[in-house]
Amino acid sequence: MTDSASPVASIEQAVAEYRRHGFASLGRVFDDVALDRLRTRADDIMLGRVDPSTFFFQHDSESNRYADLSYGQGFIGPSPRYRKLEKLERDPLFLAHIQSPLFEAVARAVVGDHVAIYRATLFNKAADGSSEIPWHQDAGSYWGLDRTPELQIWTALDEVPEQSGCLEFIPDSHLDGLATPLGGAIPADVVAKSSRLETIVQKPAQAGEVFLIHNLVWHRSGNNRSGRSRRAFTVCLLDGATRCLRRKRAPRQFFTVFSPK
Ligand SMILES: O=C(O)CCC(=O)C(=O)O
Repeated sequence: MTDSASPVASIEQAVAEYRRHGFASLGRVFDDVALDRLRTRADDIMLGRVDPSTFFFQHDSESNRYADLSYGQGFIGPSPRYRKLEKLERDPLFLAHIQSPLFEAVARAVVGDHVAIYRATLFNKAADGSSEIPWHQDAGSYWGLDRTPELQIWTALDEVPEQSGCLEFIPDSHLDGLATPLGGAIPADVVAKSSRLETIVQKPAQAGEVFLIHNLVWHRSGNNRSGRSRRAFTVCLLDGATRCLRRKRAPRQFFTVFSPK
């Protein structure tokens, strides 16, 4: 089923819809001036015009298949085909985007008084092809947290029509909890057995449109077949009291983005 952008009237309505169905649109929030700044910065980072040591990089696979992705390589030289950039909270422009008054109001309403960042990520699907992202949940023991994160705020930096690999959701699936204790990608046999598959919705987005996404809602996105760049920026927010359970290396400290008032 396809459902075109349908802006909601208020933060309260969007938050209620996100709680009920696992995702909600806040409508087109950012204009082209704001988006151009972020798009240019994203390109500057991928093309090595900004010190790459600041950020985390993952390049897309040659085959445009998720199964063929390489891990742990980081920056491998200037390229418009990085599929993922992380640690963007270290960039002043992306941090200012995260700290916009609208995001603060949503974060305080959903997360609470003290809000930290788990990750601030660009998902890029290059114009000349990109990999898909399989059905997944953004939580579970793989995330190494002492509680389940619940809020991601996703911004379309480009037009995101269906053929560019728009977001797809299984409404209400967050209410079922974790599909596996590990979290992350949902195994194909678990997906195949789901009784909710007939309710999948595709959510094309306008450039500047913002979605609230529950970490537990099943979501995915397809390959980019639009011939145009498809970039989206998403921030995962945490209760500031969240602790990292990782033991192999020093536990992560999460950057506070909104302090208690
Ligand atoms: O933008 C996308 O294609 C995927 C976003 C996503 O899966 C996520 O934020 O977890």
